Amino acid sequence: MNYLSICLLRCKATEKVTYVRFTHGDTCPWYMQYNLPNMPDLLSRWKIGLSRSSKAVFGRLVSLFGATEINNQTWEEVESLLIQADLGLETTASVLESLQAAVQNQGLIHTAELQSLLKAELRLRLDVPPEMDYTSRPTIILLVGVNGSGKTTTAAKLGRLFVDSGKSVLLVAADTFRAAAVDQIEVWAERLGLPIVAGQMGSDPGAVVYDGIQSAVSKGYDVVLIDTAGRLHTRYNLMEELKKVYRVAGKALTGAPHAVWLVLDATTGQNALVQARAFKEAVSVSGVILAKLDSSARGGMAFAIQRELGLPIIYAGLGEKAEDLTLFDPDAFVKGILGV
Ligand SMILES: Nc1nc2c(ncn2[C@@H]2O[C@H](COP(=O)(O)OP(=O)(O)O)[C@@H](O)[C@H]2O)c(=O)[nH]1
Ligand SMILES: [Mg+2]
Repeated sequence: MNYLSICLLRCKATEKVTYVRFTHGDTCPWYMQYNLPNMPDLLSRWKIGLSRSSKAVFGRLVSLFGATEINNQTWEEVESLLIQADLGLETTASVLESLQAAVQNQGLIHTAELQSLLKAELRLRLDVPPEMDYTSRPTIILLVGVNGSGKTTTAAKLGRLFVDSGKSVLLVAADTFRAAAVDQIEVWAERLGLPIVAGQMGSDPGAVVYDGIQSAVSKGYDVVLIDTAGRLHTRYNLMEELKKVYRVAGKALTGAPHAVWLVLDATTGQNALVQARAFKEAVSVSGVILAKLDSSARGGMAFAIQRELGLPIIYAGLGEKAEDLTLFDPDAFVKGILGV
């Protein structure tokens, strides 16, 4: 039984609980997010969020699986659709190989039989997000990524999730390049009632991070979310500065940052992989947050992220509102992109 199903069973069983605790001592962000959700609500949320992906390519795959017999053309079409869906060449080849082997071993003839096989093969290639260790108090989380990928919005959404699960959160606005960037996160902080440490525009982001962490240590916050300036992964100086921010966090608190989450814009498809490699090398990224899945027809990149980068996808952004961030749920994701 995975993380999600434990939570949902408990929520259904007990009408008005305020939160659900798991044996490992963490609270369940799903419950908080949906306010006593039930399974259909949650699945339809993923389905709606992923409707662009399902309509664009994956849906065409499903409609390909009709009553006809499997032949060479079927395989060509499946291959071309998987590539168009941004699964990446490696993942496409491995899915295709497994499907063909299963068809042969099980003696399948009709394309209709491919749908459930494909669903299972896709699901196999995605992991449930690993449990995050929040034992360090504060737990420092650094959000990195290119400009416009969704870092600031995600910082706010995460703040809301953590607070709802009973943790105290401090936001640190270390994007000091643009005044508008500090304003943006301050607006979120006010809206969500979250405390914030922000630097002046043009000030040293490292210094802001140092102050923020010190303040969180002295005030006893549970989680510090550090929003950083977007940078092109190809710009040497900016990447060096990000490394400095990373090192400064470690100086302010031994062991920090405890997590580095790369926020990727799901609409950028395979280009996001190139970015991810560069960030992974610079600041040992520990996981990915896939933002804007709702605006993307390229949900297939999730598979390439796992296979080619070996990074877990931890959260998914399914909209612009504070509540539109959910733990990555591979089952709901696969059903959502296939539109089934
Ligand atoms: N549809 C959608 N829009 C998002 C999502 N996350 C962020 N955005 C939008 O993407 C734009 C850039 O986000 P921002 O957080 O400022 O990116 P940053 O430059 O990385 O900090 C904003 O207009 C956000 O509202 C998401 O999950 N879905
Ligand atoms: Mg920003």
